[in-house]
Amino acid sequence: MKKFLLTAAALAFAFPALAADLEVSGAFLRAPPKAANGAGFLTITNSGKQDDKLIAASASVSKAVELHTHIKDGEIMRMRKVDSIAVPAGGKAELKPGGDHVMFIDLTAPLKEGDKVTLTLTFEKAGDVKVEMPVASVGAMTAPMAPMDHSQHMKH
Ligand SMILES: [Cu+2]
Repeated sequence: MKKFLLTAAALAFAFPALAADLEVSGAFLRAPPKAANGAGFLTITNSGKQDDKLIAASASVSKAVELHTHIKDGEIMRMRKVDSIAVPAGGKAELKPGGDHVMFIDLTAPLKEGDKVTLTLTFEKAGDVKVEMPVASVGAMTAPMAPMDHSQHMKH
């Protein structure tokens, strides 16, 4: 028994990289009614010692999922596709309205507030990370509160 414990401890020590250093928080998605596209926002925190990069995203709710940023073109903000979004070691990447975001191109079905979408984020080093994104109201700037759900009580 003692030997087993020592082995387990040794293994845990030998492969610390197996523990993901990335944490995704505050994820939400906005899709105006009847819009063809939706935009997803989230914060990725990298508590590890190596830089990582978000290189792709995928979901079943749209025909394509792209990584986008906003650039200022004169007075107009335009969206532009990017190949990756950096997540620096000890830092974070904030995907938020007006900045970087995940773009859901050609939604296959309308999304409504309260729906949940499963998004798979692919990182250069950490690999795939699955995130549940609640669909927020069109004007939302931050993720909806975790559903404590008073509405359940009211519905009966
Ligand atoms: Cu976009």
